[in-house]
Amino acid sequence: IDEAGQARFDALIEADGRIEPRDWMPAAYRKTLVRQISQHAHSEIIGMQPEANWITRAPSLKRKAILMAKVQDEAGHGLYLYSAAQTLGIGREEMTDQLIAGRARYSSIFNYPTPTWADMGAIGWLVDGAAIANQVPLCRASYGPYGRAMVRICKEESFHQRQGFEILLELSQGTDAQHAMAQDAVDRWYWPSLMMFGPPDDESPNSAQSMAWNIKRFSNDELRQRFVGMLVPQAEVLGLTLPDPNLRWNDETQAYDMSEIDWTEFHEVLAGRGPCNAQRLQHRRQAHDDGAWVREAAHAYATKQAAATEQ
Ligand code: FAQ
Repeated sequence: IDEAGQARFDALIEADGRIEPRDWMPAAYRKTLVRQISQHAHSEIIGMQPEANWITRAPSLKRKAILMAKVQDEAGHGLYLYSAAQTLGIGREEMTDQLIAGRARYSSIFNYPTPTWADMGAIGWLVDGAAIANQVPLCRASYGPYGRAMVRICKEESFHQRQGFEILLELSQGTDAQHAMAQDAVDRWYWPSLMMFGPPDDESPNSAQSMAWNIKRFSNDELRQRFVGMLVPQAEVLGLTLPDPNLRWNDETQAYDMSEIDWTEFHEVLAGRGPCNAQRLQHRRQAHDDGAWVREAAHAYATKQAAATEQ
């Protein structure tokens, strides 16, 4: 153990400072960051699929252009995050191999299907909304490259959340059938979006250490509560109902009372048995295989360039 390095690291964390790639850091800190950042990157990449499902069927040219831009943003987020993880010493290929072999985690939320156009609204409003609630505090994460990547990502997520809200608002104020489609999408995405924040605090093995290292700033349950508090007034504006009959403000606890989350469903999805897990991985593998020629060409070009500069 590098005692001087450890002392400097401890002092930086204590002063709420930033750890940079060349600084000494404890192996467990590095490992936790690789775990969280790589699963976050994989989420962005797998997260392109549910919405990509509607690009060819968007109801207007304008909606199609917006949706394409949003899905491309998610690819960009994945790339910043893979780059941030690479500064910790793990290679892009290794992370990709872990993902396509089914050995890596990515967010549970992307294992649900998108059967209707209203799902594009519900994903933007609820999924991007949850992502913002979770990620704004990560802008202050102690690891520099991760925190800095989060700043730009959060700005883009805010636009995504607004566009989702606007899709739902238009549907909600449309015909009865459109209103019903918006409500159905909210009914299906509400609970899975609450699960995005992770297991309850007393079953979250990583939280305490991640908070001590200033990676996480709030616990899973704190962020979940904050998110529900954001949703309630917005649902009123939308004219849509959040599907929890027990949801109400509790003056005594100064928090929302809510029904118990179905943690069995969460664990099933994490174990690979969600509605779309197999399909998502299969699609990712296929895309990876189809892109092999691009990697080969890039490699051949890089080899040629290297040979040329050596001469
Ligand atoms: N899904 O001890 P904790 C987006 C795992 S947003 C799957 O509480 P931690 C934007 C967890 O990894 C989505 N696994 O863990 C977008 C751990 O397992 P491990 C991505 C989950 O790390 C929008 C175990 O359970 N956002 O992509 C989930 O302290 C629209 C125990 O949990 C992020 O990744 C889950 N929901 O807290 C894109 C944010 N929850 O690793 C496209 C960054 C927990 O020990 C379209 N990540 N697990 O094997 C985080 O903030 C944290 O990692 C948490 C989990 C809060 C997710």
